[in-house]
Amino acid sequence: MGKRNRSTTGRRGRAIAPALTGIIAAGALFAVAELLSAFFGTVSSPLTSMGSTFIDFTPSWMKNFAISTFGTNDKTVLLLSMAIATVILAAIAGLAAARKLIVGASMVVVFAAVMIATIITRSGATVLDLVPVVIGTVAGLFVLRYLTLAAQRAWANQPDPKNHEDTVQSPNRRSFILGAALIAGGSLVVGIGGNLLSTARNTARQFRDALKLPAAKTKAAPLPDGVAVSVDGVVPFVTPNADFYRIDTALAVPQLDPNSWELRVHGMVENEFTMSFSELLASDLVESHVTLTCVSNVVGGNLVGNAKWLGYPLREIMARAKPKGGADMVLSTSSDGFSASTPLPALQDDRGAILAVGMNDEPLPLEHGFPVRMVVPGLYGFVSATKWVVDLEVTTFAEKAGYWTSRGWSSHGPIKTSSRVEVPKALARVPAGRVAVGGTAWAQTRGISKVEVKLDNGQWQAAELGAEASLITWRQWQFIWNDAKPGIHKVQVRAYDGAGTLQVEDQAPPEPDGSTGWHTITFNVV
Ligand SMILES: Nc1nc2c(c(=O)[nH]1)N[C@H]1C(S)=C(S)[C@@H](COP(=O)(O)O)O[C@H]1N2
Ligand SMILES: [Mo]
Repeated sequence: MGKRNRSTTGRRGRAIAPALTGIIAAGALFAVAELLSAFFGTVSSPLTSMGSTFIDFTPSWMKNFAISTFGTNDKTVLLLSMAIATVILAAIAGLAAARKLIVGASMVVVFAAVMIATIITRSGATVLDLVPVVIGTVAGLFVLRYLTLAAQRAWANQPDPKNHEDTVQSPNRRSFILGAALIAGGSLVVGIGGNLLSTARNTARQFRDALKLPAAKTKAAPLPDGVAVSVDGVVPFVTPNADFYRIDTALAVPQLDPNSWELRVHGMVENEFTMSFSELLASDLVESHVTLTCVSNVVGGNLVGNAKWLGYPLREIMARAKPKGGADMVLSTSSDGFSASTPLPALQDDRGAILAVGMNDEPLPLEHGFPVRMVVPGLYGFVSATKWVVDLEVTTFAEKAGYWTSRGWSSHGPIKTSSRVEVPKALARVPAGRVAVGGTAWAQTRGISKVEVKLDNGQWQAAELGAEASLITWRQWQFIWNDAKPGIHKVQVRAYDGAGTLQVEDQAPPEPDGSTGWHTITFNVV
């Protein structure tokens, strides 16, 4: 019994050890690279750069699927899939190395070359950013060689099951297992340590914590009484920063140093210039409430938020640059290579487009664009709200296209009139009698003039509107249903914009220029 067990372990070990060797070698590679990348910045992390490159090349149907299926967890899912793919490739490399070391090692080198390509092609990358992956690869190769040879010693001359000699192999097997465990454990410690170190060395966070923003020259108009309706559970009129939706292609949040931040303004202009952060802060800043919306928001979705932004009018930036005749677009680009095409007039008219530095009385949170982002009322984020913005190029729609436009989305992105039911929640059970219904509607730059609700198959009835803060913020609504009878009920909502135009009824998906359709929910009166 004992003898038979040992020989099956022997055979199993012989098969598993090489795969394990490959996986541990990959672990060592990434651990060392992650540790070193704490000193070289986020693009130098092979995991981050590979993931980011993957995101940039993901076909948009897959990206839509990921956002609609996993929501804002899409990045976690991406990292997890990458980890699984890496484990499989590493196991194959380990098995190859067991047959012929040079073949397995070559696979690791090819993999490293791919990582090098993804790092060096990231925006802002330099040759120095390759140091972590190169040293990590050397470490990985070393581990691969060491464990492969150890495994070969341990499982050399696989003993005949009938032979009693297999005990002779045990010391070698033990030393393989010990070596593998030590290296795996060490890699784990190094990897986690590297991660902690990156967090500790996150200078952007330190700069943000130390930053005191100047007061606005022009304060935000005070919010009128009654912007919030009285129905419990309607989302707050001003979205706290921590609850503000986040959408971007950045796998690792860019870490910009405001002291070296510069905005370059160029292209079809008479006056090219650059602006520093201190110059920006010394300018006359304005403050206003603006509701941002993501084009990926589905009917009834929550990729929309309202904040009080502090910033410098883009109108002033454009006036200083003096666009030349023929220009009709401004391509804004972030430090990590995202870009948005904003119609030039939207940055020149008085809708209130700004280069924002503050959000709800704080410097921009890192994930919302620290130190500077764009906020343009009335346009979806993908064509206007560039975070970590560093470059404004005045150009034409004929000449250039933004990140999402070259991936199948539209070039212009005016926000469509939308409304949603927030209370009751879909499928909620509510007591019979008085049922409070409420929600939010938005049509930035046009405003909301009327909201109507329809209960079951009844007539459309006017909802009560919260006070209007401005045309560029959302507007709350409520409707009190006084005699709700037990049973399953349906409520539908639709809004009219400031010009009296009714929200589009036909259901359309977000791609290419924003969803349409009237939001309906079902709930249970008991
Ligand atoms: N640098 C950068 N800026 C970006 C994006 C991005 O991917 N990268 N996404 C845009 C999109 S699609 C939206 S909807 C808004 C979201 O801004 P928020 O994350 O602050 O809510 O940011 C915009 N700015
Ligand atoms: Mo978006």
